[in-house]
Amino acid sequence: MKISLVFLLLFIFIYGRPQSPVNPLPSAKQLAWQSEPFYLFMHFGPNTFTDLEWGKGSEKEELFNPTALDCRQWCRIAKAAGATGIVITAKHHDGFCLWPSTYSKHTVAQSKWRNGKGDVLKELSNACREYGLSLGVYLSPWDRNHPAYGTPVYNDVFIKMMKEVVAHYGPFFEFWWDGANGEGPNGKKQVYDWHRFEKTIRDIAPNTMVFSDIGPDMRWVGNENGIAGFTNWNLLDTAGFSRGPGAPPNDTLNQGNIYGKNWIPAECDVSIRPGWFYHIKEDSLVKSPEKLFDIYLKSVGRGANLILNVPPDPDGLISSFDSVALMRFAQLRKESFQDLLLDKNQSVVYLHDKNKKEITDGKNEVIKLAKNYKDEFLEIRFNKELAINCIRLKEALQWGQRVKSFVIEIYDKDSLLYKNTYTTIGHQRIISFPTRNSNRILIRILDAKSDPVLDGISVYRIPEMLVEK
Ligand code: FUL
Repeated sequence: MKISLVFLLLFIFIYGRPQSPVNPLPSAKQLAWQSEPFYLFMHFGPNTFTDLEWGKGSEKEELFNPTALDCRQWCRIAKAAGATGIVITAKHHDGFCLWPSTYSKHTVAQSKWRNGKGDVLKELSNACREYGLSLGVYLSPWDRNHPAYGTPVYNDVFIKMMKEVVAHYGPFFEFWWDGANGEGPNGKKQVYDWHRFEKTIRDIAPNTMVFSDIGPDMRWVGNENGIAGFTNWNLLDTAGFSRGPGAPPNDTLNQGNIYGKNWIPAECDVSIRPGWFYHIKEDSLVKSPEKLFDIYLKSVGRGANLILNVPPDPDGLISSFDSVALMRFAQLRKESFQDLLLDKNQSVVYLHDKNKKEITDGKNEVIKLAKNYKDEFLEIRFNKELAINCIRLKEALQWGQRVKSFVIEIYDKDSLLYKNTYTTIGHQRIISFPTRNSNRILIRILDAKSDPVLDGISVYRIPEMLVEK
């Protein structure tokens, strides 16, 4: 026997059968980004002071004057909310730059704020570092102020701005390109040089995840309500599509393409308020903690990332209406996601192979099913009946997204109390159902692209009012 064969057999004996990947696969950068699926968005700029959502670009710079601005307060709140980063509108469609850009005359440097010496990006990048948060920027290509907008020169300006923010405030975990493309001050629309934009960002920030409607690294989810498709593939076909009006239909962005050629996972963007920017009249309309939890189930719980917008107010602070809702939302997640399987005296997970033999105790570990997975099933047994209403499954995405559908059956002894069929799993799938007293759960993969590889199972009892409707 050849020595390499001996090693292979030894490897299989120790680590189990190696799984063959199902393409396309995520990059290491995408896997890392998907493993921290909740962070904040902050829309901040002249609109915060004018009560607009889309500034005209003609606003006077002196309007921008957040006298009590404190990025450490933003970070404290983000951290306490369980978010892992903040993405800020460094430049929104009105063109105002939250940093003193060399390439614009419509920036914090021309404002009254701190006598033109303030720099929001600098302050935020320092605060993020202090609090262990990742920083991302939104840089709108649409610019309603820049005199060069609508001419080829503006593409150079945009590239210079990208380089400037990366050099001074990077590295960024995420870079946001909005798809909006309207008229500039001279009434002309810009023809964006996406090819150069993409090449530039790849050269200067290869580890940054780049967002746009169609990627390259993650995609828009097709709505601004924070809701991913019930079926959600991390795959997307982009050939023949472009950003903005030329993007794939919203329901394609929402669900992905089952056999898509590229790994481009979805990011769900939603605001804690009706608008993206702060408006005092919306203080009473901040989403409730329960609503935020529901959004979490429909985004993160469907395998997508959630970017939740929490806009600072004209003082430069996050208002207590928003922070109170965020704290309670964090508490609801903490209370809810207490894994009942972690108590080894209470439960055991079995993988029944084709002989229906109990072969493994598989809690929170990689569970490889066989090619003939249809003959296998997972069983969770509780020593005594437990009230349960929520299950989380994860797929080990480094082998590709495989599962097309699965069924969950909840039993008490031999009586079937609940049964439902679901589609994709992806990074994670959180399902919830009316509470049942159960001593046994069966999970069967009904259809998959190849032998499924799960990355842990959790079972929870969440407050009844939080069960997904
Ligand atoms: C949209 C923008 O037009 C909104 O103002 C907001 O920034 C949202 C996140 O993206 O395309």
